[in-house]
Amino acid sequence: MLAERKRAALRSKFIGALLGTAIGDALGAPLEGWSSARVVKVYGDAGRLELVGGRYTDDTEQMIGVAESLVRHAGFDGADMARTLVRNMNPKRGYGPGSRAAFERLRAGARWDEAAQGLFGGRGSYGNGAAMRIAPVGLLYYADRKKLREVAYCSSQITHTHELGKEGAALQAFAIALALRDERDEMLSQLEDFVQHELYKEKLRRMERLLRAGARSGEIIAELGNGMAAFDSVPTAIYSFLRYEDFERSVASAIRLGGDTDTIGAMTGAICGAYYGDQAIPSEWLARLEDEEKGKRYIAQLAEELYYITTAEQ
Ligand code: R7I
Ligand code: MG
Ligand code: MG
Repeated sequence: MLAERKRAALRSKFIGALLGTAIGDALGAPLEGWSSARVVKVYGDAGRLELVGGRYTDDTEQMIGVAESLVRHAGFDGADMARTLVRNMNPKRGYGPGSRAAFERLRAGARWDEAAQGLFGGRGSYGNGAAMRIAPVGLLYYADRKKLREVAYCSSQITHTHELGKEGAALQAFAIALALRDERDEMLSQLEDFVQHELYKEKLRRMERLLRAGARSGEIIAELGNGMAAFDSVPTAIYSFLRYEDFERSVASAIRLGGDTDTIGAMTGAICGAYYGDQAIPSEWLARLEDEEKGKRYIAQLAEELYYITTAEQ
């Protein structure tokens, strides 16, 4: 009986992480690039944020591609994942310039692990595009941090070859895994132990201080960032999860920080969904999320398939 309850909870966390990505993304989408002051002026500094359009952006579209490919191969296949991301790409969903360039090169025949290498002066992108789509990797490998890191890096390689872009994706994936495992109290120390770059370690240490102080948004933005670089957004999402005790407050406060709102919203939503499960997502938000060809029902289905692969292997 207990085992059954545990399984149901785990399943709900898988669904929560993927739907949480889409919800945070769709909530933040109309405000991407706004300053925090503008968001607060238009939407207020507390209370419910309204989900206006219900359409998700490139963050969720790519997360779906990552999940589809992992499900299809019951694991990582670089060529297939790259093909899937390219096939799914709808430019109207607002892709980052580096990712767009990588997809063009892939379309022209470049290898999946080489297409993005020459971008941004040769070191590749450190944008948050690999981290924002990483939730399925965090779910599938939640019990194996070595494999989780490996697949986080490889899946990033398709568009983001800069080590800070890859590390941001691995950090976000591990935060999702820890949330899934209910390791919230140990999250910061575990992440510090896991992450390999001083820049991220420093941000995690700042996070501890900001959490203790109950920092205001100006300070959070100055210390952690709210931009499109992975190191200016992944820590901010993790912080937003740890700061509050419920899905809605964490995601809404992440978006009120302004900047890369859809992406910080998506990443906060993924961690919160992995911790609280899909039932914690406000039903008004869920009701408004798009449900067309690859909408909310499809996303929930992908999460269930990932859940079955993960549990079948144990
Ligand atoms: O990372 P990416 O896919 O962008 C994701 C963002 C999210 O906010 C989505 O919602 C969507 O709107 O786009 O695309 P990239 O172009 O690889 O990276 C995003 C931005 O980060 C770039 O346009 C640059 O401004 C910056 N950036 C860099 N700047 C200098 N040097 C990324 N890498 C570098 C770099 O190496
Ligand atoms: Mg986006
Ligand atoms: Mg964005």
